[in-house]
Amino acid sequence: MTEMSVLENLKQKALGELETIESAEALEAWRVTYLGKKSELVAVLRSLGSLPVEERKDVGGQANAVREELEAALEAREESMAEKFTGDPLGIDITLPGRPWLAGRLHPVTRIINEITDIFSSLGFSTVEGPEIELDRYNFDALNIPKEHPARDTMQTFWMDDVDEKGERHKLLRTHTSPMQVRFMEKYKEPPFRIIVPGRVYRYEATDASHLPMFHQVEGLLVDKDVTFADLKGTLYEFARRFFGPTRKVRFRCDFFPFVEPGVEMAIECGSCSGAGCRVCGDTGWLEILGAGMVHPNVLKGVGIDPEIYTGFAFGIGVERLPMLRYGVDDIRLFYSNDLRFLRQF
Ligand code: FA5
Repeated sequence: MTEMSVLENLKQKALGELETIESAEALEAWRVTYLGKKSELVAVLRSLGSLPVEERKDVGGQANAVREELEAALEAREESMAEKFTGDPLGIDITLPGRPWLAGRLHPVTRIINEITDIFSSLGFSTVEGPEIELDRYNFDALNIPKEHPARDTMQTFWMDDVDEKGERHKLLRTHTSPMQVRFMEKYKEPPFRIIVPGRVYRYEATDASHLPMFHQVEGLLVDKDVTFADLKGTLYEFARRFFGPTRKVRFRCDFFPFVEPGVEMAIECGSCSGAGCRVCGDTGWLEILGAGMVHPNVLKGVGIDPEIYTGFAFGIGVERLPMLRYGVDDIRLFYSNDLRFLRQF
């Protein structure tokens, strides 16, 4: 048999078989047999090289024509089968259930930060951000924490390797968001200021159920004429009321931070034990969520603001502690363990 009649027979056989096919599996088997890599048609195309030149052109042309015809017939059969099963010429079965939409979601800590910024923005605070790699000048010195000050020890620091000509290191991962108080006042000079600063902070400390080496803070700063401690308390009470609801107990106690005077810490009744004492609150029934106070005159003077004319308050909220209190989460590390079963609850 000549190559031409082999091709013709092949075509007739393939088209005849195609007419009888009723299932997707049989259609695929047909495609493999007649158009697949090991099909007779491909064998003919591969053998073209061994044919005399004048025959090669005719056989090649005929083989390609057969291939195109079979491919078109396959497509037509696929369409007619789809139409038969669904009654729709496009093959779409509109009665099938939809595919679930796999939407991502925000991390609980991001959602809490958004919530905090919303509350403060409704109280007139603007949101600004600052660098995570800071200079010791902003993180410590300008905040009234000179070198050798014992307060530096309470914030164990991750230092960057860069050194100056004296071999001293100045770059660090900020240990709190307070350096942005100084950066902001230095830049904008003229009060009134009313800002909050959310962001990551880092401390070289041991991890436990309520401590992490990387966590988030939201700094707050308000500077104006006639700002008093009552304004600070009123603002933070309002924040706690909106965030935790009106019945949760709030406690203020004196605390020391070199950049405020007087300084306080605010604690909220523990959400895990409702004040009875547990491992989250270290058996005290309270969880400290923020440090705050009236901006120290030295900090204002350092940025060229006259403390005789202007006063202000500042606070630094520990963000991760808030969802712990609200939802009764008993281990802060859960927020960063990437366990979707935990994260999907929020
Ligand atoms: C400060 O960082 C001060 N900058 C806060 C401040 C700002 C005081 C403005 C006065 C004026 P402190 O080290 O206490 O303070 O941290 C503030 C809050 O961060 C704490 O109340 C706590 O909620 C949270 N926090 C502190 N250390 C950790 C840690 N290792 N892991 C998780 N949260 C922490």
